[in-house]
Order: sequence, then structure tokens, then C-alpha cells
Amino acid sequence: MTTRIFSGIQPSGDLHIGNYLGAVRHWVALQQPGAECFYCIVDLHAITVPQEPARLRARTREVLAILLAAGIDPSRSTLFAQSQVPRHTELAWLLNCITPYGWLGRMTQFKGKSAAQREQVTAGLFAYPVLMAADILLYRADQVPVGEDQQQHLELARDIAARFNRLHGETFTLPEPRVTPAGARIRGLDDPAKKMSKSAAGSGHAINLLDPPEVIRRKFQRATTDSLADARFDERRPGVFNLLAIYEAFTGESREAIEARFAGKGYGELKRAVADVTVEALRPLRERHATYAQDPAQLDAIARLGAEKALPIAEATVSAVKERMDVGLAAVNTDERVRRNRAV
Ligand code: AQP
Repeated sequence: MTTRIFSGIQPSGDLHIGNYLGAVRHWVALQQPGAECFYCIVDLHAITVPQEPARLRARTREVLAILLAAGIDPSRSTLFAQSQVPRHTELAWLLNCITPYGWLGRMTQFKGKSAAQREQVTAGLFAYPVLMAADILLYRADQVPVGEDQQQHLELARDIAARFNRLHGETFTLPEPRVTPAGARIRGLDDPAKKMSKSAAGSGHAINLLDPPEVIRRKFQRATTDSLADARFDERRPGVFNLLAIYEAFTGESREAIEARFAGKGYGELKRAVADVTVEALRPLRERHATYAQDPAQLDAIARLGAEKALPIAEATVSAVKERMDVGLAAVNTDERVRRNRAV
């Protein structure tokens, strides 16, 4: 039996090591026989907060190039942009209409992002988790590899699926979150109380995947720690914990071995070592990205092929959902209608 895997990433800023360690590296590893992987650049999610309009398409291509450089293989995975498959928004609307308003008001990401946006909070930001549920349920995914911050949204997707099944009959698979503990929550280097985030301000906040080695070293040197000079995995000391967690996620070494390695050494040495493993781990990705980035036409062709593979699956799900909800009259074949209109 094959396992269907779906996950997404927003082109909402520079991708960072949190996105990589919490999600992308697992996406790459999951491309195995027996798994059917769908990886989606969720550009419609990105516009739930203001984006520079002239940059969104370029950022979408950049994320595509990074995913390919990281090892997503379009011959084994279906890789595409969300806006290329309009069924995502159609299903989102249908699901909006069965999702209780109160469920969305409880989402912590909405509370955080809406506090930052104040009067500019849009209906799209509020309904973001329903679009995410639609992304996943459209492909009837069994598993969704994500970082810890997305776990609450995933629980909601399961609740929406279960509610639909209850109201309209068994339709959706309930997706399982797949959170790998090492690297599941990378924190900001400047403020380890917060998770590392694309949209956070501050040049010392995140290690971006395309940062040159000297920038990576400088950012780690400036990372916030504490005055104890004792490198231990202690959550109460989040700055040092974060540096150790990054080291752990990149090297795969055990916590005991890492603590022994840095025992009695100062934070300067810890920071240098974390920078070294990060630079080396990201080097191949940076080099391959440069090659992909030179050829936007090839990137567009890869995404188009991915969207063409995704579309029939998405259409089948939406038809089944509309059927169950008893929505719509005779289906219109859009291609046929467009051809007829052109002919007159
Ligand atoms: N700090 C993090 N540590 C571990 N995993 C993380 N992820 C995000 N931040 C961390 C995981 O990366 C995947 C893609 O994230 P996303 O693009 O869907 O958006 P997000 O979760 O909201 O991440 P950002 O970077 O904070 O983006 P903005 O600032 O635009 O909201 C997800 O699997 C996520 O869990």
C-alpha cells in the first residue's frame, strides 16, 4: 500500500534553517518507494499578509529552485505552486462553509500574526488554516511532515475532515502530522523566545539557506546566549539550547555526545562549531541552487508538469465533495467552452 504525503511551504520570504530542519530535509528523505509525495509552494497562503507584488512570482521560483537544490526530485515527487491548481481555493470555500468560526479564532498563529498586522488583518489571514486543510485533504494525504509550529493547524485539518465525514458521509482521510523532534522548533538567534521565522525583522534573526558562509558565521557569533558558559540541552536556557539543537539536527549526534564535546569549552567555540556544520551542510544546496536559478524557463516547466499531475487528483476530490454537498448543476468543461468561444 502506498502512503500519500503532502506538505507545503510559503514563498513569504527567505527560506531559513528552521524551514529546512523542520520540514524540507524530511520531504527529501520521504521520497522512497511506497510513498507518493506532493510538495506545494503555497503562494496563496503567502498573500494572507502583505507581500511586495512584484516579488511574489520571483520568490515562488526561488523556493522552487531551493527545493530542487535540496533534493526534491520531480521524477519522484509532484512539485508545483498552489495557485496553478485552482481546486485548492474551491475546496477551501466548501470547507469554510462547514468550519465553525470559533475554531479559527483559537489558532495561535492567527493571534500572533494578527497582533502584528493590527488593522490590516484580512479575512484571508483568518481563513488561512481552512485553505491549509483544503491543500492536504484535496490529495487525501495520509501524512504531513511539518515543524512543530504547524501542528495546531494540522489538528484543525483533521477536525474539519472528521466534521465533513460526519455531516456528508465518509470522504476524507484523516491526515497524521509527522513531526521529527530534532529540528522541529528552531528559534530566532537574536530572540530565542521566538521561533525562527521568514517574516521576522532583524538581520541577526535567521540563518537563511542562501546566506554566504561569512554571513552565517557572523550571525552565529552574535547569537544570544547567557552568562553561564555551560553548554547543556536545558530548555530554560533557550539561546544555548537552540545552538545545540541546530548542531544536533545537522550532525545527527546524540545529546550526550554533544554535551561531552562542548563540556568546559566557552560559547565562542560552540558558536564556531555550529557555524562550521551549518556552512558544510548547506554548501551543496547553495551550489546547486545557483545552477537552477539560472534557468527560470526550466523551473516553470517543472512546476507546470507537477501541476498537471496534481490537477486530476484535485478535480476528483472536489467533484466528490460537491456531489456529497449536493452543490452545482451540470459540470462545465472549461477547456471545451474556451475553445468554442475562441472559434466564434
Ligand atoms: N523555526 C522553525 N523550526 C522548525 N520548523 C519550522 N518551520 C517553519 N519555521 C520553523 C516549518 O517549515 C515549513 C514551512 O513553513 P511555512 O512556509 O508554511 O510557514 P511558517 O510555518 O509560518 O514558517 P515561517 O518561516 O515562520 O514563515 P512566515 O514568517 O511567512 O510565517 C512548515 O512545515 C513549518 O512547520
